[in-house]
Amino acid sequence: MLTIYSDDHRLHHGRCELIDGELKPCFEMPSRADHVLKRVRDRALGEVREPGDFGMQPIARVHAGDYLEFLEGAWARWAAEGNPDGDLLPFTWPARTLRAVRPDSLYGQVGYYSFDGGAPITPGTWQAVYSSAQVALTGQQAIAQGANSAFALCRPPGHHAAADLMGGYCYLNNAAIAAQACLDQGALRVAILDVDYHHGNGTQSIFYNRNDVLVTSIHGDPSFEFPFFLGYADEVGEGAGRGFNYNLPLAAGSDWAAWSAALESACQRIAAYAPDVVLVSLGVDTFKEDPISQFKLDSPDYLRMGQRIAALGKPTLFIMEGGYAVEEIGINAVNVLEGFQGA
Ligand code: SP5
Ligand code: ZN
Repeated sequence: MLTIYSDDHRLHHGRCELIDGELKPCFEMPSRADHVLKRVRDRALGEVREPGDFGMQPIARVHAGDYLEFLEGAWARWAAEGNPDGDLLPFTWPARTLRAVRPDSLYGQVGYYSFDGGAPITPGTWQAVYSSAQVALTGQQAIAQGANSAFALCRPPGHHAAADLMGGYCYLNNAAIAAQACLDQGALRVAILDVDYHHGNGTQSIFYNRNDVLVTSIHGDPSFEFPFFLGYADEVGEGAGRGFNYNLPLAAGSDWAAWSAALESACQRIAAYAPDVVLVSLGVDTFKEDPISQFKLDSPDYLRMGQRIAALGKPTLFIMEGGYAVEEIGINAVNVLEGFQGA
């Protein structure tokens, strides 16, 4: 299987995220991608290729222009305001009773374009997230050219990012950008299977009123887990999109038995949709040792996950999302890919 990877991910290394009532060192760190890449090489999964550059156009098909302009320019504004030593993090959001009107101030705008305090902006964030999207687009190109599978080793991840919102370590929605590129190049139906531990709120929101992208997600029930405000089973899509969003929230402590039953259900929905291509938002924070998650999958379970996805029999692009048990992230992510290939 072809892997697409860019060293540019290293340019994004946030210092702190707001979590559990504290500013803690970011769980989403460069060594995550290093471990995955090392495992890809150790297991001789296949060629590792640098991304091409498809420019801003395919990114702007998913994200709002004002949001992209903000993201690209935020660090320079922050530095110009005399704050070059820390990361830019929001602290005020337009929640209920407030007006979601974009203010002029940088602090106001970073809150306006965020939904949590988990996505710091650093000097290299824009270049890193731009390259991460290009990694996904290069994987999409390989699939469009006839590959049966590819692995976009994206970092930063993307599935929490909405059209004009960052959060949950995500800035640009790599999976949504790749899905839209598939459609723009002639695919009629794209299915997204989001197996990250957290609900892919950004992906859901981007395609919520559309029937050309089926979004399925297996995740910690939002009644107890981040992102808390989206991801319930009754969110089924709206308008033309009604019936094309499928959420499978699971209880804390869910193991492979519960998780694989949800996977079976998601795969049956995907098969009924008869997509031209399947995009897998591949988070491995479902692992039993993940420091911020509460599922109980074990390393061999990821082989079975890959096997079941392969049984869909569709061209499949894997896009890296979360996973914070850094030592095991490579084993678990590559197990999915090896399970897919060996099936
Ligand atoms: C891409 C991705 O996986 N983003 C996840 C962002 C999660 N951010 C907040 C998680 C809150 C976890 N709280 C429990 C911590 C236990 N100490
Ligand atoms: Zn996650």
